[in-house]
Amino acid sequence: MPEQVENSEVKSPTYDISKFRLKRILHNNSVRKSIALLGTFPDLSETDDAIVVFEKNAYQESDVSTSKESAAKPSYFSAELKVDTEFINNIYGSFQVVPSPDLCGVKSTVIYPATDKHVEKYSICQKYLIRETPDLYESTTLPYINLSQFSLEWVYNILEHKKETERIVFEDNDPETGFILLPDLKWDGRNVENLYLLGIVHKHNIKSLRDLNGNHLPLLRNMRQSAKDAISKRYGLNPNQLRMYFHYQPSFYHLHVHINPIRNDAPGIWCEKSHMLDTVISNLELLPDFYQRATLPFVLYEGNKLLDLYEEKITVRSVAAPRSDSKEQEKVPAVQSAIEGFSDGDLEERECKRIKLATPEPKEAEVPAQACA
Ligand code: M7G
Repeated sequence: MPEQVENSEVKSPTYDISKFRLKRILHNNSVRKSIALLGTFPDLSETDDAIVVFEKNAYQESDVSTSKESAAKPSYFSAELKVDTEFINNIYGSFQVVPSPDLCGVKSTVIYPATDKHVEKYSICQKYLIRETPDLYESTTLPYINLSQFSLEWVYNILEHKKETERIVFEDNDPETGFILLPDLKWDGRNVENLYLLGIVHKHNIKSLRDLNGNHLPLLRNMRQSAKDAISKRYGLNPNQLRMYFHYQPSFYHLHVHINPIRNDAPGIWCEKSHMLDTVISNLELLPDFYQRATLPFVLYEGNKLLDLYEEKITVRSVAAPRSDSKEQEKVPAVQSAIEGFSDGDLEERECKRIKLATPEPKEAEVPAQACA
């Protein structure tokens, strides 16, 4: 457990969420029941952008309890339930119900002031898969990361016990193998069903998976074991029901592991973004410089400047016509992939399918040899 430190948590924000003025909707995800909004807090500034993300909370089993023992807790099935009948047809009934205000909480995240990079991150747009060779990492991704990345201030605040101190679930303060385990910003903190924790390493200068080598195995093994033990102790979760993984590319370039229960489809668990901690450890056990030698795929969003830098080196947006020996086929011009706007989160899955279909193997001549490996 963390040592007692002075609590410097700021409980009241400088802004009043109710005074938010909407400029535009960045993303409306009907599957996740979340919406990301761009706007301002005019009371504070007409020009500084703010992002507000609302996400409806998952149900807790106690929310639907009808037992007398849990009568003290709010439940849907109480006199406070307002029921609006839509229709009743034979044995089927359809209603809109409004439960007690205690059950209507909405998890809200505010980023203020938000940068263009935050706006880009929360906007829904076309995505592309990049196969990043070690050469492409050195020549294109790394210089971009060094110049343009989100501030790590919030990470250092946690590691230095300046913020979120009360939220720390476990800490090992060894400078080489230690880490802090605490709830991710995305977790509503109410429901273990959708538990989402982060393990942030104390060691600096491990930007991402790419920097990991065999020397980091003690750190990774310690995170795996100690986080599982701490979660089992605090939340009663079976360690074999936990998903522990890294994102590549991450948004924040200070190594951290994401942890959530495998039965919950947490945001960002897609195969094109996640690398299981177990697999990473195994790869490094087999080959200590695996991540310096591997081609690592990752996703880039339309609007990200790194995408333009990649476009200068390899073909990303425009896709070549299918290869064929026939002369007739060779004349077919490259087709421009459609860039469409999306307003509905349902489309995320469809969009992934479209990317798979719209991104055939690039011609060998168009990419460095290793890029197609
Ligand atoms: P990532 O893989 O770098 O980026 O993960 P992405 O998953 O957002 O693409 C960073 C993780 O840190 C995310 O899961 C965020 O929700 C979480 N996070 C971000 N911020 C700014 C904070 C914060 O201030 N506190 C906590 N506890 N988590 C944060």
